[in-house]
Amino acid sequence: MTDSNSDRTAAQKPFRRLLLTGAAGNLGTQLRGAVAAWADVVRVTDIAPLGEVAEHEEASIVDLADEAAVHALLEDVDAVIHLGGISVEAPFEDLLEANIRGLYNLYSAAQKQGVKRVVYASSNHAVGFHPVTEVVDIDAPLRPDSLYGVTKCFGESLSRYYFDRFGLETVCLRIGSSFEQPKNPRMLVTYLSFRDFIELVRCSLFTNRVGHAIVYGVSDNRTKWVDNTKAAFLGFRPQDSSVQFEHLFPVAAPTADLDDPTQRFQGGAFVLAGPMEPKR
Ligand code: NAI
Ligand code: 15L
Repeated sequence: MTDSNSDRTAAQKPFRRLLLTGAAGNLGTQLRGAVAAWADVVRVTDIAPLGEVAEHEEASIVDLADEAAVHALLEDVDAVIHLGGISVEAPFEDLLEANIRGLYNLYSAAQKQGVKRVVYASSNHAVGFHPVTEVVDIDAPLRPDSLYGVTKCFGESLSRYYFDRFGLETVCLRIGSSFEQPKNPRMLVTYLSFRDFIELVRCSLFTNRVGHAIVYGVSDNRTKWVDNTKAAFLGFRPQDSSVQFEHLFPVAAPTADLDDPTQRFQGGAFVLAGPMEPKR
């Protein structure tokens, strides 16, 4: 629990009000149920329709690029789980609005409103140009594999600045592939189950004094390209593994074709995806 909430009584939920961005998306939908136990009020937001709104939820349709709307969104918020934004490679102009301007709006408003902590959905694509023959830890050099990955590096740097300058804490989650199940052989390595994702967010929200932290979001898969040893203080212990899905990709050769960039680098197909032309 963050310091600002440590005076809440045992009968109360740990947070008064949490903000969940990207609440209509793949991971936001998964988190909405779990977050209910963590806060009296969960402010859910997205640019897309949010579906049925529960009693403990406040729903708000907001474009993250809209500065005034984002500042209003952050009012009376204790902590933020930031999943909103473009989640794949896209034309630069689109990424600029959602992932760069949107993120700046969020941090600027969070700082102004005295928010104590943000859990930020970064991505494995911040380091996707590391080869699959390497195991990267949280101090590995940034090697974005796409403009999308570059926006995640921006998010990691912006959050670092807001911690060093203002003490606003962030845990950057370098999420692997969090879906119902892996969609290709690469995702057997990068798979993060929904249950492990929720636990990772819980650890990131409730561990005391995280400062500015980075952690990889992967389940306990048989093969790993990432090493969370230096993030052990977060207490994240994945319960699941992609082993149960290995039968889906029986031809997944143990040796990658290193002449194929999509197999040679950890980011897979993202390494060839961009830059993309704007849609006319
Ligand atoms: P998603 O694409 O399903 O959800 C993102 C949500 O953000 C969508 O509901 C979308 O409407 C919303 N959004 C997009 N632009 C917006 C804007 N300008 N203003 C407000 N909302 C906007 O993605 P998913 O899978 O739920 O991922 C959540 C976050 O985690 C994303 O930031 C993604 O980059 C990150 N991530 C996800 C991974 C995964 O495997 N699911 C892997 C690595 C990172
Ligand atoms: C991501 O960052 C994306 O948001 C998600 O859609 C997947 O493509 C994932 O990475 C991945 O690397 O599999």
